[in-house]
Amino acid sequence: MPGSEDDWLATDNAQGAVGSEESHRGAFGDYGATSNAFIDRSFRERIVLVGVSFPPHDDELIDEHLDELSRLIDTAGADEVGRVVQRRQSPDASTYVGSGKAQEIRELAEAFDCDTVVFDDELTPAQQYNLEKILGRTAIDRTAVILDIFAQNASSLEGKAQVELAQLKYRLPRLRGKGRNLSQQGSSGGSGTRIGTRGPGETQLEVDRRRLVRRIHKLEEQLRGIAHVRDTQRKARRRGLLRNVVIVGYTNAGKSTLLNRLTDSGVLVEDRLFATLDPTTRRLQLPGGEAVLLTDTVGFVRKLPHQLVEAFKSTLEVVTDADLLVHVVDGSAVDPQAEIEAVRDVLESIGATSIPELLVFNKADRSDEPARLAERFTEQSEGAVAISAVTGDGVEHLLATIGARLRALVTPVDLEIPYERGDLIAAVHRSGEVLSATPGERTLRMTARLEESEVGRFEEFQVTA
Ligand SMILES: Nc1nc2c(ncn2[C@@H]2O[C@H](COP(=O)(O)OP(=O)(O)OP(=O)(O)O)[C@@H](O)[C@H]2O)c(=O)[nH]1
Ligand SMILES: [Mg+2]
Repeated sequence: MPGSEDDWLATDNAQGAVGSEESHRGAFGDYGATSNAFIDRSFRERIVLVGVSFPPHDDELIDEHLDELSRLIDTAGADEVGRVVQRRQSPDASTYVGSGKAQEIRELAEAFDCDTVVFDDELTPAQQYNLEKILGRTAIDRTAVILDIFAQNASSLEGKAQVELAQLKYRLPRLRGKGRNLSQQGSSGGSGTRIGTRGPGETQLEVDRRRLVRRIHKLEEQLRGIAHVRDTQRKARRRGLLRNVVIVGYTNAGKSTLLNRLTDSGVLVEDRLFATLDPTTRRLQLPGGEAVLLTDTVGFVRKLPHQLVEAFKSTLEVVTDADLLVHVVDGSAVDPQAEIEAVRDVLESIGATSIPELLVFNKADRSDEPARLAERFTEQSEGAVAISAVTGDGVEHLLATIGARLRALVTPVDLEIPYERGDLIAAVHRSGEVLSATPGERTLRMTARLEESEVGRFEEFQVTA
């Protein structure tokens, strides 16, 4: 593995957090301290949320999104003290909400003594810069909040590197967004510049950018190294011929709880968002006797930052490599359908849409809704299951369904095996699933599902149906 641990943990704190104005307590932007985080956790920041509704206006939806943003902020270690919703035809190019509204938000922020204003959609670097000027405090977006939570929760070297990479990619264009401001500061020589790093005539902005780009390249290289190790391990597993069943789903749906319930893994389960960042794989024995590999993965969310999806590419390869996706849905959530769609959007963006998916509506102990949803989806598609990962209700049925779905993935072959090859007939029974067996004069005609790796063994007896 490339790099020492120290190497991994060393972060250039000067990135992005370049301002030294101490007029407010927020952690990011011109008003920020020198931390790498977007939200300061040395105290609980007071935050005003801003949502903008575009046509067709759906107030309930905006509220739902802001409720979720509020949970994200709470998970990141801050408190919502107020929220603003605005209707617009389209975003304002320079301030997102329009400068009049921004002025109102400033007054509200002052009334609430708020540290930071968080916007529910991604702001362009220019919008962010302009808003901070008008608001007189840190302005960040949902993406920054999610990046912050990931940064807090990352524990493995790979997870930390992936999150840092995503953060830097988010910061890079934002450095440029504040360019003029920065180059003026350049000659003052402050904010974290290492002695001797600035060439003649180079502005502070150029130095910062160069360091950031260098760090991005280094992280990418380190991640490639880890991905290579992971790839080798995966190939070894493939040789073990075990099928890969991968648990995916919205954050907090109960994915880790399910893995623990099925395999006694002791994976961290928490009522907070993005508790899991690193995949955990365990062997699972299905009731039919076959063993599979079951993997728990990072949760998805609406508007998951593309920087994160890119940075987690190698972690997410476990998803694109799956034989079956077990898509866990919190059936007791306000809008499970929207969460399913958000997950499917991410699956699409990583190229995993062709992998068979089994919908599992979880938290059936909380309400009847998961059972109702499972029924409704079963009518529409290939079947869905309702479970409670906490009580274990429905889990047996889930396992049987996983087994059946995996078997259905293998196309049956037709074989004619002479009776004197009783050893082979027994082998078909042992290593596959016999769908039918019809005695002929000298041969036994069988239709069976065989593991791909086994098909070759019986090739000379294969017939076309
Ligand atoms: N009532 C109830 N709560 C559940 C059930 N399954 C999970 N939970 C709770 O839901 C919360 C999230 O569970 P996790 O297993 O951590 O969810 P996750 O999908 O792994 O979440 P992330 O890793 O954060 O994406 C925890 O508080 C669990 O106790 C269930 O069947 N019933
Ligand atoms: Mg989890």
